[in-house]
Amino acid sequence: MNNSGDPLYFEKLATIATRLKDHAGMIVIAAHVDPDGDAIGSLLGASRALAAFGKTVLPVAVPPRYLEWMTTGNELTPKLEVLPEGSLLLVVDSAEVSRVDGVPMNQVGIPIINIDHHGSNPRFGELSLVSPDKACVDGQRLGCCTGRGIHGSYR
Ligand SMILES: [Mn+2]
Repeated sequence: MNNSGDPLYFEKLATIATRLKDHAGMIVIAAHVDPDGDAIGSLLGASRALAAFGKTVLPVAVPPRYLEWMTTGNELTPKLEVLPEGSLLLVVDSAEVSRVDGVPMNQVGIPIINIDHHGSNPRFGELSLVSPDKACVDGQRLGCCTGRGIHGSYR
């Protein structure tokens, strides 16, 4: 368990933002099982921000009834058995690989980016950013960094 903030937070955020910005294929976004407010909020924040900056996104989640107001229409996909070829998987708010909901976590050739705020997170994925000092995962900030192509200068 490491509950301290990451001293390289902004550097890692910029690296992840660049990785997402440069990814030509679909970005699938998933969160943890039994999603709560920070899971759905992080997922939607990342998804909407990335979409606003021209990325093709596929957010996967089934919100509980009390959070249905956060989403609209068919914005969310309930489950994916197979990730689209060429896609990248962005996981938010999931402290363990086994806690990720609705997507395969072992599909060959799919890079995984892991953004979370649980200190126990084993920092899985090609890139990970774990910020136990934050109350939620900062999807909106990530999207802003991605869209603006900013390298560490955005706070
Ligand atoms: Mn959560």
